[in-house]
Amino acid sequence: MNPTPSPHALAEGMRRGDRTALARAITLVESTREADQDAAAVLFDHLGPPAAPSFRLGVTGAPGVGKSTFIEALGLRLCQQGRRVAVLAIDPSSPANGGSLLGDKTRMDGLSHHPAAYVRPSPSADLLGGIGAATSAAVRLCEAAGYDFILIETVGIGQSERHVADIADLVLLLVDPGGGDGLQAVKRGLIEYADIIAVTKCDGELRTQAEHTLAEFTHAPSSYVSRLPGSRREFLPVSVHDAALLSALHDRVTAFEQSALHHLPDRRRAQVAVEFKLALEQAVMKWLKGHPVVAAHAQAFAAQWPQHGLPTAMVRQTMDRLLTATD
Ligand SMILES: Nc1nc2c(ncn2[C@@H]2O[C@H](COP(=O)(O)OP(=O)(O)OP(=O)(O)O)[C@@H](O)[C@H]2O)c(=O)[nH]1
Ligand SMILES: [Mg+2]
Repeated sequence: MNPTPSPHALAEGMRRGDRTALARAITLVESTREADQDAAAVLFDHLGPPAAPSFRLGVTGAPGVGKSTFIEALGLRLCQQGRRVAVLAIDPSSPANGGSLLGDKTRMDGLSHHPAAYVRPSPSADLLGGIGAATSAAVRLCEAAGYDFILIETVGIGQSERHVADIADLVLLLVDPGGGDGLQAVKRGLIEYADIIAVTKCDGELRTQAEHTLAEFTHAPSSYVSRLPGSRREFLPVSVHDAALLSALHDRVTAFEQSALHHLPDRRRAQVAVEFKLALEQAVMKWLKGHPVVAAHAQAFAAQWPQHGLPTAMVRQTMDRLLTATD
């Protein structure tokens, strides 16, 4: 690949609607190299505040529940309405092979080729759960490039729901018609982070099952309250093969977007505060993992075998050493 253009050239390219410039800018913010991070910081200076605000929808759910297929369907509808749609599909990197679990299965062919859309499968680097500071920065880059509706697809594992709720304006949790993963989600408290919960694949042979699962949710004893003031968490059926169901869900998203408009500045400030904390966590973890004192103490703890207590005392010593180290 050609060397990355200067931050100034990237900013110019992004303003012109050049997707390659946007892709390269996102690669810069995802890079952990210091030189790239510096270039990304200069890029943001060149970009300045966004010309128009974007709405950010997080779509989460278990693998295979239908997130990408739904995003493709909703994204195309949004494009038809004149929106410019960006999709960041966070692909949990497999630690075993350094590659991705999902590979090219993004299932967004129509949207990827649409002139008003941009689809970006992003590796989630080494953060379990997938959403990191880079995701939040990538969202801001898409906004700066003129995309006014940004979808973030993330697999519902680990901490991703919590983080996607931190960086999105609205979180849609998709649940399998079989209901198993939905009930798991309730148990694990994941549902707390969702504003709308939709049971997918409500069509054909799966329709009855999907309706049954939806009823279970709707009649669940606790009253789920959405984080948007004055609105309740909603439960809906959806199918990409059913225009009426798709329309109904699309309408709910639009209604949420309208009602969220006047909270947007506060939310944006909270979102960049989260981005800062995530970046700090990543930097601190990187520093700790590479620190010789940490490695030495971990080895010393392991060497106590077979007489192991809790690592707490050793960790305290490690912290003391790190905090008093003068070099
Ligand atoms: N019948 C039916 N099948 C669907 C629907 N939506 C998705 N599917 C199918 O479900 C399977 C998984 O869809 P994906 O969109 O790739 O699911 P995903 O949640 O993005 O999966 P990962 O990205 O792997 O986590 C595919 O075979 C889709 O064709 C739907 O509304 N109805
Ligand atoms: Mg997918």
